[in-house]
Amino acid sequence: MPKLTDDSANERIVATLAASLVVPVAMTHPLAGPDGDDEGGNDDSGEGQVGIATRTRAKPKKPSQFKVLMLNDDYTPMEFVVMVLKRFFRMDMEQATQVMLHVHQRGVGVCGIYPYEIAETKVNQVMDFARQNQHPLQCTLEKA
Ligand code: TYC
Repeated sequence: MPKLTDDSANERIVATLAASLVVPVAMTHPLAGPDGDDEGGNDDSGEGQVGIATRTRAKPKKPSQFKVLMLNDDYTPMEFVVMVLKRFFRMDMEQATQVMLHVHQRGVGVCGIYPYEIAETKVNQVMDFARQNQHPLQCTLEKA
């Protein structure tokens, strides 16, 4: 069983989550009244200060979600698409067959919905695997 996310993908996910916790003061100004905020003492005067002022976001934004879409084509074997759906999207035989047939008949279908970094990793894994096997299978992202 292959690992679904490698260590560098996990590091990028952690970096993204950490970044979302710190926001420039200017962006949050409506909430940043004199100590009505979450960490206090950030008075916006900037006297003698250099750099970007930041404070901790009171309510961390949950990472936005992305659909991973599979596209139909005339050449990729149905069995290969089923294998991809089982391998990278953890579907069982029945679910993978259903999704593959949906894509075959309708042109596009949803493989799963994930935070951006994970969705992007899955698209890359599918595209690499298809290329290695010389199939034109295409996979893409769409904001959920
Ligand atoms: N249309 C392909 C065929 O007839 C099967 C297929 C299904 C290809 C889904 C891609 O995403 C796909 N062999």
